[in-house]
Amino acid sequence: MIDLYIWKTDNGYKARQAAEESGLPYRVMPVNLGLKEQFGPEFLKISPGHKIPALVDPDGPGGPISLCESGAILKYLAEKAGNGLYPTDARRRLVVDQWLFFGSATYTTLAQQFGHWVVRLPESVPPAKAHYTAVLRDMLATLDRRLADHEYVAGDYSIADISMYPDTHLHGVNDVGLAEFPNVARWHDAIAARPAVVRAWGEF
Ligand SMILES: N[C@@H](CCC(=O)N[C@@H](CS)C(=O)NCC(=O)O)C(=O)O
Repeated sequence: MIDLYIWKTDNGYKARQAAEESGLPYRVMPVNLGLKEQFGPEFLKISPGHKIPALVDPDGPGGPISLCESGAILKYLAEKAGNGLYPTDARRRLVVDQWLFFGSATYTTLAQQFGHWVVRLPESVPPAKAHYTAVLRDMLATLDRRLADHEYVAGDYSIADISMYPDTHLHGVNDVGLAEFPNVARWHDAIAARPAVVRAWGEF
């Protein structure tokens, strides 16, 4: 049984979506960020940077394994499940890597800044608001261009899509709107309808 340490945030939903898609037995281990549970000494052994998501798998390759970083977790779950969401073909895998890294390193990192400065901060800081709104819109335009001639970002549905769905759902749909990004809207709605995704966004 895999223990999945998450909370109700973009990166938490990425990991839970990958776990649900994997079909592997797992259980949610909630880490309440509002209560600062991520700083607990036991959790810091798994995730030294006090970040969710993390996982512990007693049945890892060569023995028990713990992992943090959503990209590593998405790869691990898809490879272990062998469900095709991280392809084995070298060329297809490189394309997934490209968009997975974009998703983890650029898309979510900057979308989190949008969340901080535009959505959650009680004070208004107009230059930061304008900057991160422009950044988010630029990233949505990037995604829209890619999805104009690809059904999913790397061709077939993959962990790269999983890495970009939560922020598109949380900030693209809810805060900016997807009217100007029709390919993103089509892609978002197809992913939202997947049974694994519906389960992943359920309560815990
Ligand atoms: N690069 C990391 C980022 C993870 C991350 O930002 N986690 C946030 C929640 S979405 C967190 O745990 N924040 C709590 C903290 O920093 O104390 C990943 O992709 O997993």
